Amino acid sequence: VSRDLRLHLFRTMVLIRRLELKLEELFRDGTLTGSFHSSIGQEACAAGVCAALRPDDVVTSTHRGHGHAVAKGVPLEALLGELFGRVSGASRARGGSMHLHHRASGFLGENAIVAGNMPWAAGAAWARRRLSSDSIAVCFIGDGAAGQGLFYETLRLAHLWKAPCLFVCENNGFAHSMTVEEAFGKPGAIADTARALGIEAEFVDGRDVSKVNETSATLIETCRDGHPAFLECAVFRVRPHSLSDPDYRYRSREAGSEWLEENDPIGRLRRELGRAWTHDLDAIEREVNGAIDEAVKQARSQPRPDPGTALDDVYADPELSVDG
Ligand SMILES: Cc1ncc(C[n+]2csc(CCOP(=O)(O)OP(=O)(O)O)c2C)c(N)n1
Repeated sequence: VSRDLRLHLFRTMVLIRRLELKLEELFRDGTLTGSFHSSIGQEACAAGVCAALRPDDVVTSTHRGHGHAVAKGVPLEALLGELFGRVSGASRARGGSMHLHHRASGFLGENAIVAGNMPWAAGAAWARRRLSSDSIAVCFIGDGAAGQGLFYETLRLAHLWKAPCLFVCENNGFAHSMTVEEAFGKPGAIADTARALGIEAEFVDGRDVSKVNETSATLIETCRDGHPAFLECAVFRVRPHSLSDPDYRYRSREAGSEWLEENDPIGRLRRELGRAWTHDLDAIEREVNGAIDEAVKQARSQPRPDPGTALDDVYADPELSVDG
């Protein structure tokens, strides 16, 4: 892994972490309303996979998708504008936290229906194949998606129709309060299921950003050769399911913070790189903090959309091409 790639992986993870921390602050003080699903602890998965993609590849995501959006290159201004409900938002204030879309970055969007983004991604991948493009689609899902009928239908059809789609399952231990062990068994069991459906599948330690990057790069080659592939990443849901989730009812109050203290993917990369990198990594952290503060300021300064435009952009323009 080159020096530039390591710095890029570090920066993406720090950007996701700092963004999620800033959002927590803004929701807690009432500046932002509604709820959000934090991806703290899962940064290595978004960063590692997206760093192996090309700009013309596309990504779909879930209700827990800020990290995927940032890693695919959605500008902070568009993301924060959306959360602040401003005209500068990625979905022009129609989407919010769970419905970010940014076609210019190849971010086809989040979907709050568990597994609902799977046919989106497989369809986008299949369209690419039909148009003889070697770009691919990536579909981020949680472990809960494997409990949905869509999971099996989509994987089977993607296999039969050779859709160049990489499905990335972030196994964070829980589907809300249901533990993965109870629903599916040991980590790796979901990758086994995909394999049983005929799909090349790997299972990796989602705390190790270099490993995630390396493994996804190999699977992406499989996709570019015209097949679907599947990656299960073992991560952990550090925060409650959402801001309003009483998680102490089904796990200890300290479960998340204890895990983070011992397993933090950002801390792991820092330790792995060693003291010689400290200066560069500290500079990245400062730059990222500045970029987030600047984007928050910019979002606050933007106007809210005119209520009269509420129905604009509700229906897709049939003239859109797969890349447009
Ligand atoms: C089809 C459907 N069923 C139920 C829900 C309610 N729901 C929202 S998130 C969630 C848990 C999802 O767990 P997982 O897929 O593992 O993702 P995670 O939240 O752990 O990232 C549930 C049950 C939903 N949004 N969609």
